[in-house]
This record gives sequence, structure tokens and C-alpha cells, in this order.
Amino acid sequence: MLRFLTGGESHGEALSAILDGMPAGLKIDTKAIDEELARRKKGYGRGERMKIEADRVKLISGLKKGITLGSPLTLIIENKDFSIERLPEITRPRPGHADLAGALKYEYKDIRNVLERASARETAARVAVGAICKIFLSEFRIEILSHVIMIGNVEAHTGDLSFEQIKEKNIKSSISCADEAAEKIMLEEIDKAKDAGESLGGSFEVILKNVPAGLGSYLQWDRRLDTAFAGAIMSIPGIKAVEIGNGIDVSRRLGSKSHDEIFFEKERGYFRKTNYAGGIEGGLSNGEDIILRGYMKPISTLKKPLNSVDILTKEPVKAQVERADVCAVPSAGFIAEAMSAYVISNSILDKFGGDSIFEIKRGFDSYVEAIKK
Ligand code: EPS
Repeated sequence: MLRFLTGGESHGEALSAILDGMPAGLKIDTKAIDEELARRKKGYGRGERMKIEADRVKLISGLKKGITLGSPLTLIIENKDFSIERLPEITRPRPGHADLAGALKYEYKDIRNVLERASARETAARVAVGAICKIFLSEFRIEILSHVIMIGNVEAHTGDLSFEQIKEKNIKSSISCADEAAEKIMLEEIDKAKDAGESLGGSFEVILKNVPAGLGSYLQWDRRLDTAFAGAIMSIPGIKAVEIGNGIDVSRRLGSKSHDEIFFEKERGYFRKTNYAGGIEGGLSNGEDIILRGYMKPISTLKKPLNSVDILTKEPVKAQVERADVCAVPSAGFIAEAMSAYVISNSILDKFGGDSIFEIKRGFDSYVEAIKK
């Protein structure tokens, strides 16, 4: 099984991650990891820090001649803004951030001790881990993409677009939105929020393509695939809700309008004409695209700050203003891709085991052939 932990503070020397359990024999191109890191920095509405950081990964263990050894992979991303020892103390907690509860929990007089680790900067390490998982998944033809479906209350309409069309349109979009008309309004809303000292949330969708039926399990609550996806997406800073398929919508409909009827063709095997379930039934992948949505609250650092209380004087004050993003929904989508890549990689290892990529592929390929019949 895969496991990973990250280390690092937002303005510390570096971010790091150890990814354990990646099988031997996988070719890792660090350029592909750097490309994913560059995508995470992207997005209209991101803050000044994104221009400072280069976000290049260094792999210092687990590889020889670019091929995995099956031993733990250690990843390092250096911070250019390595200023943690010089930064001023903070005593005015921001509503919505970990500031107050973190200071109480660890008995800190300086909130910087909290925000240095609670910062979403940590997600760069996760994206690097996810990029390695994506390389693993490419061996099984599994692809993942995310796209923005809402910024503030502006919704994108992409229901009739294919995976490939969304992918193509996303490349041209500065906020990973595949609906050009909606994107235009979203960009205006981000500008308006910025001018008003405000921030904006929204939602993104993650699509996983070519996932075979039968990953995950209904045998135990913690083996269900939806359990793992919901937790993984919810763990991204700022996410307050996760939806699988049309989960929210179907809860309002009749049963006959909520489930995906089953069909079979010799060439295709089993298939559905709808995908309300988002590719997961009974905690198992069902062979359709897996569709996940994450809902993100607006960034909690506001240029026009909310009311707070100074933790030293207990006097009413305005909350701390830090350098921050106005909107980070596209980045949250990329981070969710990484977390989803990790979840589905783990479910493949759970089902097929194996110590080398060759062994896992043999099991995977013969299973995929068998379930078509
Ligand atoms: C981030 C780096 C941070 C923030 C942002 C995300 O850098 P700095 O604090 O130096 O500007 O821009 O952090 C948050 C959204 C947050 O809530 O802390 C990054 O690399 O993604």
C-alpha cells in the first residue's frame, strides 16, 4: 500500500514528502512533476507568492537512473521565500483560518507558529506526490483532470462536453474553466472581489477516466472508495463539502430518476448511458468515469479584515492581513487531482498487489480482460 507524509513550513527552508510503497520499475521524469507543480501555481486570482517560487522538485531517494527501486521516494521542493525566522509575530487571528484554534491548542503566543504549517503552501508537496501517482496510473491508461465549475455564484455549464473537450478548453483558460462565457464573468468577479478587498470560493470537478470496475470494497466502511475520495478531497485547505456524481441532486429525486441503468455490448462489456453515481456504487468503482466535486470557501485572509480579538490583550481588533490569494479554486482542483491520483493508485495496489510495475500490470491486464466477458 502507498503512504505519504509531508513536512515543511510555508516560509521554511523547503517542503518535503516521503512516498512509501511505489513499486519498483517505474520510470520517473522529474519534468512531469515540475509541470504539475507549475499548474498548481496557475490561476487568475492567485497571490504574489506564486511569482516568487520556482517550485522545482528534487528526488533524493528511491530512484536509480530515473527508475523506482521500490524503496521510499523522498521529495524536496525548496522555498525561495525562506524567511520564517525574520517574519513578525501575529496576535490577531483571522476568522476562517486555523489561527485561533491552533494557538489555543498548542498554547502559542505567536499565531505565525500555526499559519506556517496550516498554510496551503503545503499542498505543493502533495501535488508532487500526486504527479508520481499519475505516472503510475498512466501505466494503466487512467487519466485525471479537474475543471472549475463555479466561482462565487457564477456557474459553468459543461454537461455536454467530453473529457477531451474539457481538457483542450482548460489549457486555454486562465482559471481551468471549460465554459468560455462563464469564464469571462468569473474573471470579472475575481477583479471585483480584489478591488473590494474580498475573496471568493467556488467549486471544481475532478474526472477520473478508464478506471476499471471493482476497485474499493463494500466489505468494510474504511475500504469503500467513496470514503477514501471524500476524505482526500476534504483534506485540502478551504474545502467545506465534497460531492460524488450527482449526489446532491439525486437526493431530491425519485429512485427511478436517480440510478444508472445497465447495458452490455460484446465489444464494450457492461456500460451505462447516465452517470449519476459518479462511477461509484456500493463503495466500488463501476467502470464509468469517477466524478468528484469539491466546494471551497473563500480564502480567509481578507484585505478588508473581519472583526477579531488580539490574543495577548483580548481587545477587539481587525484580523491580521497577510499576503494572500483572492481566489484559489483552480489550484484546489489541481490539488484534488493529486489527491485523487493517490487514492486510485492505492486502490490498484490494494487489488493487484505486486512489488514491481510489471507484476501489477500482469494482474491488472488479465483482470480487465476477464471482466469484459
Ligand atoms: C500558498 C502560499 C502562501 C499563500 C497561500 C498559498 O504564501 P504566502 O503566505 O507567502 O503568501 O499565498 O496560502 C493560503 C491560501 C493560506 O491560507 O495560507 C501556496 O503556495 O499555495
